[in-house]
Amino acid sequence: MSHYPATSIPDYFNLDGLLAEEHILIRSSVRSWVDSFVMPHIDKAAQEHTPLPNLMKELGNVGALGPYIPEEYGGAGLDQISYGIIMQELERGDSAVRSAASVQSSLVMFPIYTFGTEEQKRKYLPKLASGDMIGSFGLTEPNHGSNPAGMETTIKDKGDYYLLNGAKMWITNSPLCDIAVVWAKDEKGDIRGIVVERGMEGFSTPETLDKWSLRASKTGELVFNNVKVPKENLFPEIKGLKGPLSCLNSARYGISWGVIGAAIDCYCTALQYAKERTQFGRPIAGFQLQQKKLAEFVTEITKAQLLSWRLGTLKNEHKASPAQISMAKRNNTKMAIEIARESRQILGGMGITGDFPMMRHAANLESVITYEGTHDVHLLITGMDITGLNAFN
Ligand code: TGC
Ligand code: FAD
Repeated sequence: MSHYPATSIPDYFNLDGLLAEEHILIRSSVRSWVDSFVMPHIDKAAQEHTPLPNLMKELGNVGALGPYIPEEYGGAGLDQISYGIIMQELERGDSAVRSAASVQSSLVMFPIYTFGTEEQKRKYLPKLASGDMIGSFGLTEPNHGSNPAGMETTIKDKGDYYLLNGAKMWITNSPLCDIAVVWAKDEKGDIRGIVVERGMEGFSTPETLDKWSLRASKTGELVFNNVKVPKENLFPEIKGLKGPLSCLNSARYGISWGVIGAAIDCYCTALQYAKERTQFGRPIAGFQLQQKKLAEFVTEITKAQLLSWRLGTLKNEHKASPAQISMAKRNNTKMAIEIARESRQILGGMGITGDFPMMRHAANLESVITYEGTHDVHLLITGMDITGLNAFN
């Protein structure tokens, strides 16, 4: 449960003044869904290492799956600010809930919508939007994480079908997925995207157990052992790393908003606790050291809100560069993980219990600072952008 009133959720620079009425309405409906469906159950789900029951259907019902996909394919045709706000509200509940919506929206629906054939769009998008179908995205491999260009998974043209071999690792929702968007190299060494369906012979999805992070989310592998994939499942035109990386642009943008939600949950919880907890005969919120922490939290949240909002307006105009998206993902995730860690201290011993969300958020954010490009990779992307020199290789 939330430990604070909704009125304490910060909007220090009146960002609401920059939002449309529709954005506020969307926020309000997702916020109340999170308060009733996620908050009361998320600690138990995380402790038990299991997703919230019926999560994808619930996310579909609340309009969180592919919100910017056009209505004719089951989406809501919303703008990028709406998408960001939805991600923020979901991650105030838990990063696993936002991850489920991010992967489905940005890493499965986005590539099918952007690169897929009309048949692929009609076949998959409406069911993905409603949550009747769960998708996963396979880019990372055991030997190739930060450097996906080195991937070893292959597709070979066998005339009537493609033959897929290889393995993907650390894949969100792989154990639950009905379909996977998989990136693999063809005979020419070009990276191609293909949709693999559960039930295809030779395709398995073993779960990665015993995680200490994103425990309310299933993570696993995608293993392809001579899988025969129908030719019509290939994305026909897109070739090269820019295919999967353009999906990451969309997901990283959503994360830049999402992590603000996790930071807000930690800040509001700590603020409320500090006002109520008395030591040395007065509320600990009255001590300068605690005020310094709280003042820094609200400052950093405010800066992150403005960064993501501006990025969203650029995205709406198709003017956001990958490097700008990269900066926002990196900055905001670091901001959130630091607030999660520091805010836990304000709660003293109580902060380590499941009664409060900080440990869960902090542990989740260890994944968020690693996936979709690590903090270091994003520093190097900014470094390359400003110097013109590539420090990766
Ligand atoms: P590089 O030579 O720089 O580029 C290759 C081609 O790609 C283009 N490109 C992009 N296109 C669109 N968006 C971007 N962000 C792009 N970045 C690069 C580039 O223009 C080039 O195009 P072309 O036409 O010349 O071929 O590639 P590189 O091999 O040097 O790698 C660059 C690097 C390191 C930045 C990139 O590989 C990278 O971002 N690595 C990090 C990997 C990563 O983020 N993996 C994420 C996996 S998915 C995931 O984590 C999901 S978590 C899900 C959840 O929320 O639960
Ligand atoms: P590595 O690439 O081995 O990096 C290890 C360390 O080396 C990092 O600190 C990194 O910053 C550093 N490093 C690497 N290269 C450089 C360099 N050039 N210079 C300086 N430092 C460097 N992937 C998917 O495809 N789909 C998913 O759905 C998905 N979901 C995920 C869910 C979770 C919970 C997690 C943890 C990961 C998920 N990933 C997914 C994978 C994720 O994208 C990778 O873990 C991430 O890209 C990093 O790759 P790696 O783990 O192999 O680390």
